[in-house]
Amino acid sequence: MILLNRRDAATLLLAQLLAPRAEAAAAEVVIDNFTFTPATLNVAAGTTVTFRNRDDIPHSVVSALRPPAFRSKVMDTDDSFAFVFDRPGRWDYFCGLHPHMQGTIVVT
Ligand SMILES: [Cu+2]
Repeated sequence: MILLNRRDAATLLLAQLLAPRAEAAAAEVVIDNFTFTPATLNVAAGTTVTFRNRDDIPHSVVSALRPPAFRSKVMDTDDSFAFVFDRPGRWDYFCGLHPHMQGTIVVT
């Protein structure tokens, strides 16, 4: 039998309250046919966004900020890149191989 003192119990309760919100914050951008879908994705701060290449040619994801806030490696088919958007704002990005491919993550 495990006995918890009052502080351990309070910590456990806090962890239970905080954990579900952290786990729920995930979203995906699919890359196919030279297009990011959705082109604009709205998420809450703290969301992990996964960019997944479903195209049959390589692509990448590069933040439009200088210096870039995030930058993936070149992703082959079915490769993915994940980034946690923890700051509110508008995060424009493009494909490093095909700069006309553009998308935006709006974090609130
Ligand atoms: Cu590309």
